[in-house]
Amino acid sequence: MAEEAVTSSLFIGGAWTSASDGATREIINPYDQSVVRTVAEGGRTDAQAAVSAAREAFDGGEWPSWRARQRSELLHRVAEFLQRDRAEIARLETLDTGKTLTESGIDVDDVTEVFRYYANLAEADSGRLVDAGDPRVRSRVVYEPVGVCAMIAPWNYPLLQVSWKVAPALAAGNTMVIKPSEITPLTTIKMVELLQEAGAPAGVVNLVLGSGGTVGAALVESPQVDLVSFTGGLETGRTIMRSAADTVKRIALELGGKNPNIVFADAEFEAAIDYALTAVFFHAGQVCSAGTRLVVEDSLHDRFVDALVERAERIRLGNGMDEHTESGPLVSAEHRDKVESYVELGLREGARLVAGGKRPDDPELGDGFFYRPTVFVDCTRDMRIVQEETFGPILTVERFTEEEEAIELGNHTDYGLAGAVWTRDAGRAERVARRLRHGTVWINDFGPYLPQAEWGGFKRSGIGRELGYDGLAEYRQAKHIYENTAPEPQRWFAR
Ligand code: TXE
Repeated sequence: MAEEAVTSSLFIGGAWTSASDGATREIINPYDQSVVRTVAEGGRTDAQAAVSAAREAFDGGEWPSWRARQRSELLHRVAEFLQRDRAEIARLETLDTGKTLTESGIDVDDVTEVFRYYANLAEADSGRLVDAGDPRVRSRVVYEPVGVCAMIAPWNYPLLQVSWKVAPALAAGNTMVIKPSEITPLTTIKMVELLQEAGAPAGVVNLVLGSGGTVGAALVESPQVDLVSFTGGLETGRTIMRSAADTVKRIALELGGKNPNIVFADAEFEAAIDYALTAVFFHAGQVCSAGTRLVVEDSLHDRFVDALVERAERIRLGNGMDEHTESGPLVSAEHRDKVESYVELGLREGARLVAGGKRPDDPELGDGFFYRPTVFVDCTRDMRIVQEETFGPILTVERFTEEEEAIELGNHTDYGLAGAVWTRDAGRAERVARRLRHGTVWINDFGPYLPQAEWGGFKRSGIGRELGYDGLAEYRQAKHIYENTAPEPQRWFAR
């Protein structure tokens, strides 16, 4: 694709604008390092302008008086437009992230469902009556929006992650400033265009592109922002949590995981192999819930690993735009460096490499940030390669003999986002699922999520939930209205 300059790519107070200092950034295609677009690179001043616009739209204007029905209709319109422009959006996501066009299309469909789900929930449960035990009292709890929300999103699922925040926040009546990852802003720009077309009033949705250290930090620090919802790395999450303390903001954090995929010897072999492969190598492992930690019963280990390695080596890497490609590149040169350093670390720690561990030899892939699907065996629970999120196509394999040991290994991590158990023994599946300390547990499956079911982390995988009812609750606050319908003097002091 030829370079396309779209420097008016900040959206503030209902108008598209360039950065106040004129700065721009080139968006790079990770497949061949070509420049896909040049966009505006916002800074602190732009972030502040966007926050002021969101504040104004929350505190006055037409948005606060919109009925829930109108907000619901807005979200339904966005869902419709997402499907109308599905092909264009999928193409942008692939050019920006390197993922295959099929994956990008699935993302658009998933996002559409999330918009529909929250469109339907917008009118639900607006409050409740409370019995005060006194017939003269009318007591009720109503749910109100939190206020101005800062939505800070990562690069692995740019459109999807931002939608999990934007749809419930709008359903609840908030205003917002969105900051996508600086390296993958294209589908977020498109989504904001769709929100504008769908009729979101000026100032309700604002978009500032730019780096985390400037725009992101300015949003978190701003006393005018009431809530920060962040998806990204653990270290950034810590920084945001500390900084948000100064203004006692609400925070919601989704910080990734190190997700165990536990396979018992009685598992359905073909399905377990197939899913184990997808769990870790889908989107080159750049998935917060990737099954990067295979925990397999000793008696099955060798057969399972052999089959897995054989299939991992056949994964076709290539251009996400090519329908024969099974996996695209990593998102950036910097990220590939990180993945490579983890492979070196694994070798130093004594793990045994049985697949991958290098860049592909194919000269056609030479300009892309590719890395071969990699498998390490002889891994032990305390290795850093087993404990830290590599966010790349690296699988570590550990063995167990007893059910108790499998559970222990599955829980031996600071993270707690997701995990899976494979067995034909229903009782065992349930026991293990109940004891795994992760926000999502799959039984004989790996990866699916539903708009209706809460998603989020135990332990250091984060705070709060996205999707489901709780995903809406993050963006609402309860207010108790206590009405005395027959007030009389109490004479507390005049006795
Ligand atoms: O994420 P960052 P990075 C993990 C993964 C990856 C690591 C680092 O292990 O290797 O995180 O990735 C913005 N104040 N995940 O560096 O920096 C930033 O601009 C406010 C897990 O790309 O956390 C971007 O918009 N905002 C993951 C967003 O935070 C700041 C998805 C995420 O970037 C900021 C991606 C600051 N001080 C990476 N610094 C998941 N949970 O799915 C950065 N940002």
